[in-house]
Amino acid sequence: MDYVNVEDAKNENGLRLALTMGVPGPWSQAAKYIFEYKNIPYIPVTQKGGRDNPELFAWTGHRNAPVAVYEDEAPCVGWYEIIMLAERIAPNPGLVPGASAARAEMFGLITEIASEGGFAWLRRLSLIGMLFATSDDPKVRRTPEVLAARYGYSKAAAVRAEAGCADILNMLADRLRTQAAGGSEYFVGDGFTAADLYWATFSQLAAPMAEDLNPMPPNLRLAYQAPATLPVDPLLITHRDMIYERHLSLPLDF
Ligand SMILES: N[C@@H](CCC(=O)N[C@@H](CS)C(=O)NCC(=O)O)C(=O)O
Repeated sequence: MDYVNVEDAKNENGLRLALTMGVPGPWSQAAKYIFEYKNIPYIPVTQKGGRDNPELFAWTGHRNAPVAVYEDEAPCVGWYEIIMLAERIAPNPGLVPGASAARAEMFGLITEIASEGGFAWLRRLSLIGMLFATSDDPKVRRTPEVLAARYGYSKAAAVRAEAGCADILNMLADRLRTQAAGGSEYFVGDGFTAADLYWATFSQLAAPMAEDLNPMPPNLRLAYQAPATLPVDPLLITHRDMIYERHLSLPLDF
């Protein structure tokens, strides 16, 4: 990925997309794939994970990623507004179903995967705990300290989060089973939607793909790998492998 720094990116037109550099942050990866899938060109902008990112903050009012800035519009940061921005810039190919019932199902599923209190939000709490456990060096601990303050980590919260993660993973697997019984390989209806894209990218937080497909730093790979106690149904992994193979580019680029 050829990252551009904030100072240069803010003088450009079109879509500028701040992404967490050097790690496969799932919110950033999902945003990147949404624009990629729709062939919407963007300038990747540097966000440094676990840092203050003062330049990004001065430009957009946000210190984390993704942040999508389109022309002179207000920055989009939430997954919902990023999907809707992409749908507006390039309605085809669509990632959001036309029927309201299917739309409600799809956005509900992504909420469980990516919103506050959802699978990745909860998973991140134990991941921050793992990062703390890797070193006593104050310099190394600076990153998890920033993330802990940003995303509400405590030891107790990380322990509580496991049950929530398990519940959501079971719900997602049940959903795929129900869909399969009706003849569909996808989360909603008969075709690829943003729900499939979000699960595929966020599944890295439970079962990171092999090094050749997801060349992430080794200490982070350890933290991303779900503990044996978390129920990662093989169906969920078969689904994500199929989604990457059919609809998304590999290897991961960050
Ligand atoms: N704003 C996003 C969530 C963004 C988020 O959680 N970003 C994380 C993961 S990519 C991040 O930037 N982490 C690194 C950091 O905080 O520096 C949403 O609500 O959909």
